Amino acid sequence: MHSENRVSRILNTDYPIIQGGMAWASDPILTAAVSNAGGLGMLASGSMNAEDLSLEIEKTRTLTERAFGVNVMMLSPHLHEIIDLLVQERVHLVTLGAGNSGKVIGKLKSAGIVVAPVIASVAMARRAESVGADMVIAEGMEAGGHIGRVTTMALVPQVADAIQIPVVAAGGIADGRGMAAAFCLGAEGVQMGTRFVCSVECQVHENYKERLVKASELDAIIAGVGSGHPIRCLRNSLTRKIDVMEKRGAEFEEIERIAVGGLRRAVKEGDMDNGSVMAGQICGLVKEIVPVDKIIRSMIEEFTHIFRDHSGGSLS
Ligand code: TUI
Repeated sequence: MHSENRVSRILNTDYPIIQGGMAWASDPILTAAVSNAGGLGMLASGSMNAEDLSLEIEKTRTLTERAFGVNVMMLSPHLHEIIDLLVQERVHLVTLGAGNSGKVIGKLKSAGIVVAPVIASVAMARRAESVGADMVIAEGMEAGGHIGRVTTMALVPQVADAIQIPVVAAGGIADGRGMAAAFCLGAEGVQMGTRFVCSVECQVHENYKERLVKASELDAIIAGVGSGHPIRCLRNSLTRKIDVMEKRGAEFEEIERIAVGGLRRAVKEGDMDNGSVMAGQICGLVKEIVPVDKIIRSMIEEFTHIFRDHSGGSLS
């Protein structure tokens, strides 16, 4: 695998599969399970402070000897202390989302950390490459949470043509078919969030997992479009409330407050009505809660089978 797949080589994993770092939903148990199963597990700093993140990193290290990463949201109120902590801890991979990551990449790179900005357009991908990113995660608007405007299907090949560093596809991928499709478009790896939320090891409230398993592709709507920070989540009372706020012209900060507070309510308290149940459009494909190693094994099996039948593509 390491000889030909650049993403597996850079990440030091068996497979080029990254677990999306999801605020509140990614934790040491899920992260370690993904890394132990041959993928790359990710903690998410979300709006955490450095002290709390440091405890999560420490705990993850007791659960796996393999590489793992941390997602950093550029909107974090603790951005600079988090970056300093990551430099000190030298985690293997840092993914950077929800904003312009240019100003923190240099610091992470000089500590020898692999840096992968999450990008939603060709221009952002070019910028990431020019400031020294090791790879980009091209996230289509099928993804859950904060999203851009372009679909994975359209974004990945355009990004792959525009840059030389590897492209990891995200948004709308939950099985080996999705992974194979992403590779056909020029990706060399995939990142998945929704699929890993519905794993045995993910520590979100059981209501969250059950709601996701029952959801259809039409339930994962976009809330807060007018705020400039659209969020994909399952339709409920909260999304209707956000619609009303938008119609009266509420500011982004006001909507963000109820969306971010709502994510904690959904994940921790299991409030499926007033919580923000972030999920990607692929939720309709996710029909059962299974262990992480089964998710990864069946995905690789399906991917390999597809490429054997189509006589092309290699993971190793
Ligand atoms: O960040 C995500 N997904 C997220 S963050 C999040 S927490 C949150 N909750 C409420 C409000 C805001 C955040 C939940 N889900 N994905 C990565 C991603 N990044 N998607 C899109 C982008 C992005 C968007 C704009 C990256 C860069 C950007 O602007 C770059 C620039 O140059 O300004």
